[in-house]
Amino acid sequence: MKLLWSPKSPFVRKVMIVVHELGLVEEVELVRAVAVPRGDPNPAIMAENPLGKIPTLLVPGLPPIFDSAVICDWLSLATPSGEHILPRTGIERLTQLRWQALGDGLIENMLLWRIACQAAAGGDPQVVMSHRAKIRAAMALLETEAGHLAETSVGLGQIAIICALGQLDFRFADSEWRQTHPKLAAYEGAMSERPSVAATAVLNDLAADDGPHMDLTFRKD
Ligand SMILES: N[C@@H](CCC(=O)N[C@@H](CS)C(=O)NCC(=O)O)C(=O)O
Repeated sequence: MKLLWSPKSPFVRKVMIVVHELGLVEEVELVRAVAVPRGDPNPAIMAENPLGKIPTLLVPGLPPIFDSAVICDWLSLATPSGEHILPRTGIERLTQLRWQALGDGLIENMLLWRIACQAAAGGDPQVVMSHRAKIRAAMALLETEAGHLAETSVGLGQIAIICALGQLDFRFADSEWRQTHPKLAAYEGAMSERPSVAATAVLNDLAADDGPHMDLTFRKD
């Protein structure tokens, strides 16, 4: 299998954590692909995925697989012991899919905020306000669910949330979210020691891509 990949994409990281958890590292060839949300899309990605996004997984005999949720679902189904990543039925499945939606949605808000800031200096204040409010609300919900996250066997949902928190640290290094979300911070600290999570830490390998500063603080108002 080949994965159109970048070391700093949170959605790629989600797939990579699943790859590690399922013991598939040796089966997946990583192909560096630079996804560009503005301007001409990368033709190498477009040749496989008309949405121009990574991750995209190429498996011989199958059409290109996207997006990250579908890739993770497929990997867990295709691996005999994969059910723990995404349970097949019941409330366990709903729990993981809901947390995945929360983690992915958080990441989407951060990415869209960044795109808005790149388009206009500082971004449209209304758009920035909307993203900031949604990120703060999602983080508040995660703080209330930190105990449930910790008690539940690690699956796709917690993996998506860890990727969202990693993105928060990567793009909003001065947000100080740990101070206002202590239960979530403790959970994140424990999860960060998991080998699959430690092995996939986000890496900015293209310094020119540092981008705009975005102000997200979690001070108690
Ligand atoms: N819903 C998609 C989102 C993937 C995504 O937005 N990837 C970013 C990189 S982190 C990308 O490829 N952006 C390029 C673009 O939006 O054109 C998934 O879960 O895979």
